Amino acid sequence: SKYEYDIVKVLYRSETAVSGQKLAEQLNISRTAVWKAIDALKEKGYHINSVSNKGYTLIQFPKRWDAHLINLILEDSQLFQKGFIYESLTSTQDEAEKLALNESIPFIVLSEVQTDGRGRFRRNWSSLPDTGLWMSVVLKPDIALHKLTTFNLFIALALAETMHHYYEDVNIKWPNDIFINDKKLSGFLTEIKGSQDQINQIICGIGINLNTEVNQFPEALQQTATSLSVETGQYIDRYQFFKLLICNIEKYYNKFMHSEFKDVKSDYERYALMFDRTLKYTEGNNIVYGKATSMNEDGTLNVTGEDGKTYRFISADIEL
Ligand code: BTX
Repeated sequence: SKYEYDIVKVLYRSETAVSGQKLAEQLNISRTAVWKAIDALKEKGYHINSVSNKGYTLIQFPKRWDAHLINLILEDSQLFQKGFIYESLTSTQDEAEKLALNESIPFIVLSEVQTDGRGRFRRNWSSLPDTGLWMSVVLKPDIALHKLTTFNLFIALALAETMHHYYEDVNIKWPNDIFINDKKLSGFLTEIKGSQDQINQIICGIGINLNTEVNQFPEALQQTATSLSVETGQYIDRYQFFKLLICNIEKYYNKFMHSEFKDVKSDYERYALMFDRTLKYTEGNNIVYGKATSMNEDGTLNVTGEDGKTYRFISADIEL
C-alpha cells in the first residue's frame, strides 16, 4: 500500500517501539491499514518486531537497495543531498560522471550489479548482485591540485573505521585497499575533473564485499578476496553499513578539507599493513621488494629495498 514507506519512515526515526494505534493516528489511517502495510513490509523482507502492548520496531532492512530508503538515510547527511539507485549499470563511475554534469552538490550513485565494474589501471572489479556495496561518491570541492594527493588517505580511513565497527583487525593496504587477514575486502579509486591546477570534482568509486560467500567470488579471486560476512561470521545489513559509511565519509571528507594528513597520520599507521614485512612494490616500471619503514607527512611511503636502498613511493601497487 502507499502507506508502507510512511510507516518505515516513522519506525526508522523512532528510537522506541511505535504502537499500531500511534501509527494509525499519525498517518491518519485505520489500524487495519497499519496491519496490512506491516504484513506487506515483512513480505518485502523488512524485519519488523511486534511486541504486544509496546508496538513495532524496525530490526532490519530488506536485502535489495531501494531509492526511498537510501534517500531516507541521506536525510541525515550534511554532505550528500541525493542518492541515485540502479539495478544494473556498467559502472557507477560512468553514471556518476554523467549525472555530475547536472548536479552542483555532492551525491552518491549505487548499483545492485555492475557489468563492467573497474579497478585501478582498468583492472576488473567483480560486482555481483545482493552481496556488496558498489558506490560512487561525487564531491564538488574547490581545491588546489596538490591537496588532492591526500584525498585517498582520508577515504581509506573512512572505510577502515567503518569496517572496524564490525571487525577488530582491519588493515589499510596503502594507498587504495582495505584488507582483513591479508585478503582484499574493499578497494576504491579516485577520478577527478578540473582545470590546470584546480580541482572542482572528485568521483570516488568504492567497492566493498559485504555478504559474499567465498565460493561466489570468481575462481581467480577465491584465495585473495574476502567479505565482511565471511570474516565476522555474520550477515551484514547493507543499510546499516551504508549509514555508518556515509557518516564516516562525511567525517573524513571534512578532515581532508580542513586539516592535513599529518593530523591523522598515526591513525593511518595503526591500520596500515605494510610495515615490518617484505612486499612487492610496483611504481611505473620500477619493481622493488622491500619493507616499509615509515610514512611521511605528505602521505608518501618510505621503503627499504632488499637491495639496501631507500625508496619513497607516491602511489605504488603493492602485492602481498
Ligand atoms: P584495484 O585495481 O586495486 O583492484 C582490482 C583487482 O582486485 C583485480 O585485478 C582483482 O585482482 C581484484 N578484485 C576484483 N574484484 C574484486 C572483489 N570484488 N573483491 C576483491 N578483490 C577483487 C580497486 O582497484 C578499486 C575498485 C573500485 C571498485 C568500485 S565499485 C564502484 C565503483 N565503480 C566501478 O566501476 N569501480 C568502483
